[in-house]
Amino acid sequence: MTETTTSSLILHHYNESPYAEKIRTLLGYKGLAWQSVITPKMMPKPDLTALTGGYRKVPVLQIGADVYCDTRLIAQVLEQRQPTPSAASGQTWSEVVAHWVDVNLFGKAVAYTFSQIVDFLDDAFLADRAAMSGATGLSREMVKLSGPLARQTLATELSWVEQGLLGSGPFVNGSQPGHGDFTLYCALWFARFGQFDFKPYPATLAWMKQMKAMGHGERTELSAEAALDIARHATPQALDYESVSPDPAGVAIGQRVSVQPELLGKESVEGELVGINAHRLTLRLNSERCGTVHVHFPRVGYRVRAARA
Ligand SMILES: N[C@@H](CCC(=O)N[C@@H](CS)C(=O)NCC(=O)O)C(=O)O
Repeated sequence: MTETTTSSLILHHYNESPYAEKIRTLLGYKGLAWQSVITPKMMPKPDLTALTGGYRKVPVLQIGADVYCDTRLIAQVLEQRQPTPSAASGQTWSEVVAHWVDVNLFGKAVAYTFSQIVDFLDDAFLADRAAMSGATGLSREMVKLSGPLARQTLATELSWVEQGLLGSGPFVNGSQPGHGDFTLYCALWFARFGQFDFKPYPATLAWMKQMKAMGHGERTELSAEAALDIARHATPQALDYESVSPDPAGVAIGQRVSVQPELLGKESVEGELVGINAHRLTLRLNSERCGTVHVHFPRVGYRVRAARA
């Protein structure tokens, strides 16, 4: 068994989460060992939110007292930690593909798969997802009704992916996988979970097979309690990026700010801003359970503003 230290990679996630599958596959590609902390699939998530200051989504990567939210940032951290094999070389359109998946394709894949499996989901889970998307309610009938349009849109979008892979292949970037591949893969992995028919897309199927073969790296289970103990006994690392302060968003280092995801799960996190530039930002948080931690976010997809007094 791998020993857990303050430099261990700890992934807070659950097995059915597509975005967690993105990072598990990246960990597999890079051949990394990691500790797995299983979170609940819906709120409340008392251990995860104690660590993040309120951010509820998964996956979250913890390294000692540093907590990285969002797979965009987690992918960058893993790239720095283990540059070979690289998932960043020759990025070309990779970031554009990743962003398109985040704001569009992922939602279609979720709508489609949920429409197929909704009868197996319990009421509490449906109510949680309704609240997360800002809806007052989400009936099984409504979920089923959104299936056909999601399927049609996916079919069109899959034909773009198929043509793209045939043109650039075998990966989005060309010869090596990049951020776009891992992000695209996780959305299609979830569509597959809903039995979406991939037969008309042979290049996409072959690419998915290669992505799956990357595996998940060396995974060991860890309790949430043990992970929080590690945070409490560790000290956040010195920031490895330069800040631009004040930021055009009107916030400055040292200020108390709130950070809120733009899409789904809009629980915000408040803390002292200790780092910010065009790509990322860092909050310092203090709590009894976790001590002092640095919680890091990418800028894309997150709104930062002064915390209300
Ligand atoms: N932009 C985020 C998206 C993460 C996300 O939406 N995760 C889903 C699971 S795949 C989630 O947390 N859903 C709500 C929940 O599990 O409570 C990222 O890249 O990490």
